[in-house]
Amino acid sequence: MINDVTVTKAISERFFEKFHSALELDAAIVGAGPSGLVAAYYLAQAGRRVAVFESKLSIGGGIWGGGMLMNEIVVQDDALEILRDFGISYREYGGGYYTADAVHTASALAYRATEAGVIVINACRVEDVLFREGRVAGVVILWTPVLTAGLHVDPLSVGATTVLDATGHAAEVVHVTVRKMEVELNTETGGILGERSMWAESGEQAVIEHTGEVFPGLYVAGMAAAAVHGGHRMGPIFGGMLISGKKVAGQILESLGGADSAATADRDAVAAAR
Ligand code: 48F
Repeated sequence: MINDVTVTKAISERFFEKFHSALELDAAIVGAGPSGLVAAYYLAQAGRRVAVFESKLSIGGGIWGGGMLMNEIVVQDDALEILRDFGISYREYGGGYYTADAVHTASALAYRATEAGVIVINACRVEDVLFREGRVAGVVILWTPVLTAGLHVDPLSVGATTVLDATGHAAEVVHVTVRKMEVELNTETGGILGERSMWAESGEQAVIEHTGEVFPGLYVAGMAAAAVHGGHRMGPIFGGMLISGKKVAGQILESLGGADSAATADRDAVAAAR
């Protein structure tokens, strides 16, 4: 016998358990594209408390559609180690290029990240940051449908030692921080340089090079790094996104003082008990 009210209780209780454990974070990741999911995975693997806030219902960002809706992606050889960490199957194309099925890639990133302990709150838009004592100290969130319906509803706040803008081309978190707090960024001009036209070779290098902290507590990875620092776009080649996600996880971990070994041991014990 199925009791409809029990279903409601189960969902709401379990959701709020998850939500409460996403309110005080080591890292708040904004955007569940490839760079955000990869960063979240490596941080969770190191025992850090990390949640990803994604404005869409689906996670995976720009992976699903491959190039112009042809659902394959290209990855260069220097990112293969990350594909292997996630158990993603790929095929050699030749000349240092590899291809992977876009649906398989997006699914594997989501699966491994959540398995590692990443909390994903989807259909939830980050619309502002918490700002304390000269640093970004968290994010301000609101359900996406509330925003699309134009309802006058106040948002809620999440505290985080570090915030990662992995919102892709829009670099939304950096934009709102600059607009509201008039901060100077760690960029060539101190401002947002804006993304430049397609040039994969240059764009891929720039994304990796510019991954990092742009303001105390605020990091950029993936296309957001290119958009903030004036890098070129690169289309459906994803090695740079993956490497950028792993790089920023290392930087954030270093700023947090390394892996949380107690939490890692807890997680391993839970995994062993499964
Ligand atoms: O765009 P996206 O996939 O970001 P990425 O990790 O990867 C870029 C590539 O997909 C592709 C490319 C590769 O060569 O150029 O574009 O840099 O994912 C960004 C995610 O952030 C979400 C958005 O819905 C998408 O899933 N997002 C954007 N703004 C917000 C947000 C916001 N304010 N709050 C929450 N999520």
